[in-house]
Amino acid sequence: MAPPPPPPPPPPTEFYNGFRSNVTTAAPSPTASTFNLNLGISLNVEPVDNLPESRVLIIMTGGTICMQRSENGYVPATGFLDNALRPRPSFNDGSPPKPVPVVMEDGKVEMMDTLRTPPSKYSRRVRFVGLEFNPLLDSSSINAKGWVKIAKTIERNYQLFDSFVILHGTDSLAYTSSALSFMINNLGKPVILTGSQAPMSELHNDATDNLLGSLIIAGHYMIPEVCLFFNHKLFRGNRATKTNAHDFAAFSSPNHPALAKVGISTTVNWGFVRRPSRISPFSVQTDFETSHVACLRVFPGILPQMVRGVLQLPGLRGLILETFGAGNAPEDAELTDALRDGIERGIVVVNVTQCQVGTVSPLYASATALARAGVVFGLDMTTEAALTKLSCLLANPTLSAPEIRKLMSRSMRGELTEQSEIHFSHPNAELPPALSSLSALGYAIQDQNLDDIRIIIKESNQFLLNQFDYSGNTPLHIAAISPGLGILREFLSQGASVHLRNRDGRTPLFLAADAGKLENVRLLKESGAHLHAEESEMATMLKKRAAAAGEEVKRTCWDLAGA
Ligand code: ASN
Repeated sequence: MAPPPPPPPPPPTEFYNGFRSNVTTAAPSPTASTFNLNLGISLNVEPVDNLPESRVLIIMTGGTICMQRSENGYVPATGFLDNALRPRPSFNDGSPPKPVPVVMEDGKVEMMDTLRTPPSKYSRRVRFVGLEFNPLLDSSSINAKGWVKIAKTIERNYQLFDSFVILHGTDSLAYTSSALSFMINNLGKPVILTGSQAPMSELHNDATDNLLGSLIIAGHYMIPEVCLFFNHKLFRGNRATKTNAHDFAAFSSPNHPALAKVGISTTVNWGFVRRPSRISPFSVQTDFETSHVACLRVFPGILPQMVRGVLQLPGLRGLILETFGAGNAPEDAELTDALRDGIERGIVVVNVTQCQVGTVSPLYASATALARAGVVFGLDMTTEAALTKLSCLLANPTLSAPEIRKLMSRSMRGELTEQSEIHFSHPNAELPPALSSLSALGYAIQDQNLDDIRIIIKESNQFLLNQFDYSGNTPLHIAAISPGLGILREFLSQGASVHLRNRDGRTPLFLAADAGKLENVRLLKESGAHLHAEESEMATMLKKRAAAAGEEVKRTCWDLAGA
């Protein structure tokens, strides 16, 4: 006799709980097989097709992952989805290519065919569509123009997809992931960049694992950060750096732990995942360029005239100085004077270390002398993060040089470890059952007891706000239909996701509009909430119904929600 099937694995925390496909199982489908067991019973065995789906937009910029051999060496090739992914069963379960809307560069909406993965270990499928940039580039040729193009593509399609995967060459991948992390404000969905060391067209490659791992994470976990996925590890995008030109393990994150590791199962380091902490909607900074910044690596015997020469480049407004060890440069008065002169003319000079691991600090007199000349400590930022952060801040016309200097030593997107930052982590897995904390939270929401709510959240060693209770709702779903704005505001400013959908596939915004909670709808919208593509039909119907019934408040709610 066959052994009993193993029990299903527990769902991961902060799992997308409720995206359901439109396919119903009410009536047997024509393809269902009928088994007559000769017991007088007929069993209809349905293909499992009512599993929830996540919708991911893949943005293809080029890089080795899509390259093919040519007489001049590897070159990017178009048609990656059709040629490389469609024939591979792990990216294509053979289901019909249900078209989904995608907003193109000219603002027009096109219905594009999708591919769908087979069910994951967590009984969810990932449906994805690919947009290819023209031309596809080796990432050594991608610059700020390319970063803006990627950011705008995400912006145009933000409301239509659950998450975004960007395929990119590895050479400048860490620059792009850093730049995007600073260009995108109040990100509420995963953006994952990946690439490969060997093209998918080669028999032995890392492209398949890197892309599949990225899709699985993007489709299953609410990690609302710009990340870089490579060789089974998910890194914060602005902490990663390319450290190996040959191995599949091409990237590391020397000063920050990986956010997740993918093996037989996926382990997310939830304690390090950043979430929005302001009630503001998603937005993108698109006036961004690197022409005002430079990067200079200090070396033994560097001439002060070289430093002066760089600082006198026309239009230069920022310089990343890669120093020795904990932030030291040769103790040479002329060199320090050259830096001081530049800084007095308004140039922002940032000190980062040439070492992979560690931070710059006033440990040695040499670093202190640089700081006295006005050089800013970039702490443990990578050069990629420092350069793109500085470019981003310099592009903001409202910021003065002293303000930018201050911000360069502060964490904006988790790119550096502020000296006072302390991380508490719970090394053992024996956590108190999250569900009991969630029910306690549910009762406290019902009682409108903000003090209790704060205590329950603080004392829990898990991030409760993105978890689902026994009824399939997150605390934000419950707060969205509760009276009073205090609790909703508290959850939003503590990073609760506005995009998670409950067991019925509903967002908190949908529930608030349906309940006629006008103020709640307004606050959720301010936090970047929008109706999911799969909710819009129902929302429009409910809006019409409210209008016909003369329910003015409800109709306004649906209007505001975007129905
Ligand atoms: N030169 C390639 C690129 O960055 C390297 C790679 O993707 N592995 O586009």
